Amino acid sequence: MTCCRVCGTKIEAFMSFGAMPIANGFLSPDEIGGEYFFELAPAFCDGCGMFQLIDQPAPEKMFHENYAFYSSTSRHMQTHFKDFAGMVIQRVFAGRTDPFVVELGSNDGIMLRNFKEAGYLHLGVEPSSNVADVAREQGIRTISEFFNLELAKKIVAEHGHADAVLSANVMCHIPDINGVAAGIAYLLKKDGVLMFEDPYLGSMIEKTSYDQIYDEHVFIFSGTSVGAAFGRHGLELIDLLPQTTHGGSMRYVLAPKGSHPISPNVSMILEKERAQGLHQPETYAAFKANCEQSRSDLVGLLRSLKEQGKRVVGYAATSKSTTVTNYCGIGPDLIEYISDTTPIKQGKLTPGTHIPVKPYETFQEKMPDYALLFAWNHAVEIFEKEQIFKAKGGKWITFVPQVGIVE
Ligand code: JHZ
Ligand code: SAH
Ligand code: ZN
Repeated sequence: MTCCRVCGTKIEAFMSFGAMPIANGFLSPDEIGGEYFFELAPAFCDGCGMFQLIDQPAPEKMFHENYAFYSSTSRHMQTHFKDFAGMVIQRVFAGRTDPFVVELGSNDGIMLRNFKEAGYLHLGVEPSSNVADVAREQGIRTISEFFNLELAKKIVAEHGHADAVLSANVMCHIPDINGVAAGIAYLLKKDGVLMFEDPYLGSMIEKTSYDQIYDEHVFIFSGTSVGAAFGRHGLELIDLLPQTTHGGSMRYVLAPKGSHPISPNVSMILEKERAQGLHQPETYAAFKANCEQSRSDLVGLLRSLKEQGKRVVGYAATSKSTTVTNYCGIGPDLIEYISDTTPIKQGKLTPGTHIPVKPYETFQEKMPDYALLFAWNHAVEIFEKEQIFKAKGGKWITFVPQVGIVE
């Protein structure tokens, strides 16, 4: 029997995406045969509303000294985190002396860089030491450890309590959410603020963006489930701020109960979630059917292009693409290569499906007829950058919210 990671209620998978490798487990040809697989199967908890994976590989299998995702690869995300930091400085730091900010999963320093440059006391907690090194080289104070209650106690002993605890695309990665919430409640000052953002369940259901489901994302949050999970540890939602990043995210603002006024956004969004049916099993049955439709549409399109002798490549070897290629059974027979700007991924093969990952220059030199946009969440930035591809007659394929050729 599997139990909800938050409240202990019995949970069961409503579908399975099958055997999956580590989403960022890019491998070299001599590593074929030694890949780790687990069953990627999501469930919804009726007790507390938390959407979660039945099984997740151990954190150390995903986050280590060779972690393949470097946050600063997107220009747009750099601007986004500059704005996020600006909001914290304005909304939380105003009127405080020497405010102290802690960021969980600070990666290469994409957000903390802004606090460092403005001269604020800061600390990054980043277990993947290769990406943490990039931040440290820029003078951003970072420790390479997994955040939990024990580490929170160490941080407080050394640096004192925090005015703000932040994270982006990290909270939904940590399986022991009760340990993390207890750690944050301990770390924060009595009037401190917790702000974090992650891909939003409401957007994933609306767009059938099932590729948000992969090993790292052990949870897909909603306002309802976050309110319940952190409420167990004395923290309450004081604001909910929808974001357009990563295909639809939510920024959750929480604080010790009773310490801050509550924005009307909170009840408004919680009501919207009920109206969308995020608490109902039928919603997940429909999502499953939509995933199956998306898979057959995408495979059908790629096969027909192949039959017409067209050259199709993938654009951006994202974590999300591991779910798409493995669930749909898309290998080098249908996609010649995937181009990606991250050096650590180049020259490797995609996890499970073994499509070669090539440097971005390969895409520029040998432009294909069609490019399957795996980084659909960065479409605005990428379309702007790739005007030559379009001008040469190249076409984009997308699969969110529907499979099709972008006109
Ligand atoms: P991108 C990762 O997801 C993993 P991924 C993680 N679990 C998460 O939640 C989010 O990030 C935050 C390439 N690229 O951002 C670079 C280009 O090649 O959608 C990267 O390899 N050209 C923490 O991996 C990849 O895309 C470009 O122009 O799904 C990043 O993909 C751009 C913009 C990106 O995240
Ligand atoms: N905030 C960045 C990075 C997201 S990548 C952004 O939005 O782009 C997710 C990061 O969380 C990884 O770098 C990973 O090493 C880190 N992480 C995973 N588990 C963690 C934990 N328990 N505590 C702190 N960071 C963690
Ligand atoms: Zn639960």
